[in-house]
Amino acid sequence: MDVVTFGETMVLFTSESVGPLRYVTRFEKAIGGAESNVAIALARLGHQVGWVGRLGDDEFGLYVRNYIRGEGVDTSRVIFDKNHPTAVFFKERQAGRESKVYYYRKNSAASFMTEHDLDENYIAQAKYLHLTGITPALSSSCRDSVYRAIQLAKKNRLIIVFDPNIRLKLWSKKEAGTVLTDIASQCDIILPGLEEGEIMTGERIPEKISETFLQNGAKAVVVKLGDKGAFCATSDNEEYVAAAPVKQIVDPIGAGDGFAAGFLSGLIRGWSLRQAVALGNKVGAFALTVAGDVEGYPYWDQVDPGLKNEEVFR
Ligand code: KDG
Repeated sequence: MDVVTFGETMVLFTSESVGPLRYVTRFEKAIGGAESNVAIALARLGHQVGWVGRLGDDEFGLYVRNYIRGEGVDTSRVIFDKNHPTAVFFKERQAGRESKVYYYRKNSAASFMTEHDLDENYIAQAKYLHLTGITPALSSSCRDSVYRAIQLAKKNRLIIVFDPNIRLKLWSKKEAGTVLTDIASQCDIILPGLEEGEIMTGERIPEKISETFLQNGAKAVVVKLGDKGAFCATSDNEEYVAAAPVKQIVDPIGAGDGFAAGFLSGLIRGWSLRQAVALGNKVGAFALTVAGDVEGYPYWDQVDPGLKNEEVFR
């Protein structure tokens, strides 16, 4: 297996019309969860990937599992919890602005995930462990499971890629900053956005943010800069990588996960950091073109042909 990831995936209801949810009468049903987004995008790019999670033993749990499995992700370690439900969340569409998100996830099955839900033999098969900062925000047992995953990954020599994915609806900036900085100090590659970098390091510019993470033990850092692309740094090199062009942005949610998947895909292919970042930018750009999280992620044959013409991939 190339990558293993774990976290909470919810049923996502997106309003069909624009405006406050109280007036909305119709919703489209899909799924959303940062880690399963990454897993699905990786599977489309041709990789072997496993997603581990705890779902309610209910209709929505089956829907989520079947959706992820249907995308070619291994879901054999998913746990169905008889006592707690699958979470749901709603996207409220706003004219000319980013959608608003409403979670219904307190006491969800995933928040009862424990370190015992992680099977060492399963994790040991993979080359990369992908983690996000959403999981440790869900509950203390989820936080413990993140630390356990890191321990198992280190023991079995996986490379740990950490996307802070700070969700301020789940915790305060202060708590997120403290916990995620500690987690980041145990991971190999960190993928913050600019604001996340600031929350975690107190620095405002990509060069300084990266420097702080590198001093704290990371081997590589990629600061995502939206339409300005990304800045990547290791202890002996740093550079900006331009964004991929997008004709029309429909919804940015899911783009960061697309970035993580494209970036991981580049690493799995043995590409340079710069090329992996450029692929991340490209896959992230695909996600911007649709309203849902995962619907826009490309298959490898949609990405591959254009690459030959781009200097960074030659
Ligand atoms: O990155 C997109 C995610 O934010 C979305 O799918 C939902 O996982 C989610 C979360 O916790 O916000």
